[in-house]
Amino acid sequence: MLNNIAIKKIAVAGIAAGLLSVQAGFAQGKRHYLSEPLIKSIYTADPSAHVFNGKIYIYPSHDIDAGIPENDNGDHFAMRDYHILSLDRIGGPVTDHGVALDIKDIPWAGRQLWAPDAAYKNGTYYLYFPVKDKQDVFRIGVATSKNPAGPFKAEPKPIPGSFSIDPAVFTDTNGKSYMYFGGIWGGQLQRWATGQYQPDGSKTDLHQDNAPALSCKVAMLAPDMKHFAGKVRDVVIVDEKGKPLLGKDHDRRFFEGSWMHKYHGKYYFTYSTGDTHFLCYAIGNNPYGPFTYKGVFMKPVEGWTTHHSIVEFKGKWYIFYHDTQLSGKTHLRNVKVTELYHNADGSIRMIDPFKS
Ligand code: FUB
Repeated sequence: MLNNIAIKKIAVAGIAAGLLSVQAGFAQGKRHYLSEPLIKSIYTADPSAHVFNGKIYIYPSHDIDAGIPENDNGDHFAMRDYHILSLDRIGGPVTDHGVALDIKDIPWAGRQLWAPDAAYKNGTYYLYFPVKDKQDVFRIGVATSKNPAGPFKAEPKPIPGSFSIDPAVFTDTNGKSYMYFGGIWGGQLQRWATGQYQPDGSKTDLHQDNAPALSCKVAMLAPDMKHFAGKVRDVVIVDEKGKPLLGKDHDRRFFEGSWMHKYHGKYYFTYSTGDTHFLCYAIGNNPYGPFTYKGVFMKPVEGWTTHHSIVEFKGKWYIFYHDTQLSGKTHLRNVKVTELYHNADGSIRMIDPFKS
């Protein structure tokens, strides 16, 4: 997410360039969206998809235009509630289950409900969400329900030891669950670089070109799914020589929007590179990594942010993602889905969000 004027200029230029190229493409009759918005009645983003009870449930952000001008901290992403979507089959009708959790019902919340995720264990569904607390520090909360579509009831306090944004919960085949989380720049991850919160610390990851890039975080969840069971660890992404990616490596380093899926016994850590707008993947042998960088698997979508989830459904793999097709505005996004393919060698086939 954007965080300072310089970055905003880059972002605006990027958005402008992206939109211009899309428009130019349309003008020449060459470019078309690969897939259509899943729902048009509300704006939705950051889709975390799961299969529960034989259906697909999508846990997205609910984008609104709160009338807040775009500024250094991403204040215009001022979401106030969550709506959960479901569908019985890919291509079938999408149900909007209405408000599942409202910010007014989260006792510790200040503002900005960003990208959520969900998990299931022993008859209970867990909704994990990042929101700024009353001191304007992003924390991660949890809410529970007996129904995958909610409504959810929030715990009175954030998950102890949690910080930053974009929780993604992965449950391994042995039943153990892990939360991946973090996002740099507006997601505040850089403020925790020392292990303590530094409100006046570096505003971005810039100017640390030759240091290892800031890492996404991972923690095992306790059996109650409401606490971290172990320490918070770095999700280290290494290059083909085993060296951690560097801060200057904006085309490959982690920015936000992580996800984990397991395929043929390997752990695929996928994420957004933020300011360079790629979705990349890195493969490891266990949920903690390290993960070896393997490449880009999705080219930039229309809009500044790019955020996804990957899920297997009825023998096929799908990626849920968003763009700004409906509004043309950075903060009013729409979720989409398309099929994702693993090649025979374990690599992921490149996805172009536009087709020629
Ligand atoms: O929706 C708000 C933020 O935008 C998310 O937390 C990021 O991943 C980006 O998509």
